[in-house]
Amino acid sequence: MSIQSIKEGDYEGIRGEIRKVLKQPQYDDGSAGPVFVRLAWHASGNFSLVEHNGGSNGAGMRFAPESTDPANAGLTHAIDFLMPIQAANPWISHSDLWTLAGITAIEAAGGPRVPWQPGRTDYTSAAAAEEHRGQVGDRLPDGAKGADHIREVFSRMGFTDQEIVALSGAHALGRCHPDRSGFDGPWVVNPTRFSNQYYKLLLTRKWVPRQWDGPFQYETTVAGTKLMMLPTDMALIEDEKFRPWVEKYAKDQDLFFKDFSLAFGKLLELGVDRDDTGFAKLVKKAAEEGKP
Ligand code: DDH
Repeated sequence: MSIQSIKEGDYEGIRGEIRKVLKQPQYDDGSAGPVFVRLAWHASGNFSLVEHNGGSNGAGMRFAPESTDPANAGLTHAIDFLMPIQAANPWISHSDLWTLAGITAIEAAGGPRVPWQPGRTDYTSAAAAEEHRGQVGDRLPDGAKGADHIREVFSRMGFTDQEIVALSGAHALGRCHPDRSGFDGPWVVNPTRFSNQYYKLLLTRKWVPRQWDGPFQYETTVAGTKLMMLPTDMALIEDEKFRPWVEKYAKDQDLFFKDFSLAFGKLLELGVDRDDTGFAKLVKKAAEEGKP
């Protein structure tokens, strides 16, 4: 696999380079795709509508405290897989590359094309990240919790119940790692294929608490493969407002793809304030902007 230098501004070319690094035979299920998707989501998911800080702009996860946040454990794998592309193409910001890698991975896994725009700017140092960004820690969801927690976390970003359920379908990809989150296993049988399997399995399988020393999680076995659900995943079928969306997406994969694409595209744009030229300046701490 040889990574090329792509002409500045040729993002389709960069997608081609990202596709080259997706295949990682020695890693997990043979693909870097799922961890790319999680990188794009965690880079964006600490946005706050009220404080107007956080989000993908800046690529703050290259610096502490975001880099050492236990919620981001394991995402260095994704950052490292993308490093050769950044090295050969220093014109692309890390923040653009990480978000583009997430959506390229989804499409390559058979999922929808997600709307995406370049223009994000990187912080140049930990001090710059701190100065512009303020406190954005402890904002990502905790898998051990329930529906109220999920709603609180995602309404902070500006998402509705429907969008929350659509975004959660990303758990068709990848797996939990005991050395990262403490949880263990994939949600679906083929965790490198983007589909609506997650919703189907939630509704049709008998999920039982796993008997083990690790954190509380659910399990079932499908065709000899042990699958898992987090308490937050189960909350989507237990909550009466979330559940109808799980049922809709389980029945209609096209609808899921359409809604997922819009919601994921919106996620990657949170806090990215572009000017007329498409360039996204770095957002100052809310306090400095004279927040009421
Ligand atoms: Fe997730 N997720 N996620 N997730 N997520 C984990 C893995 C992956 C929660 C917890 C976990 C989203 C929402 C939630 C992906 C995408 C998305 C892991 C396992 C935990 C724990 C980490 C590890 O051990 O490596 C919780 C809680 C929520 C919630 O909403 C309440 C969303 C919205 C997305 C998205 O992309 C839109 C992906 C992909 C993975 C698999 C990563 C991998 O390395 O494989």
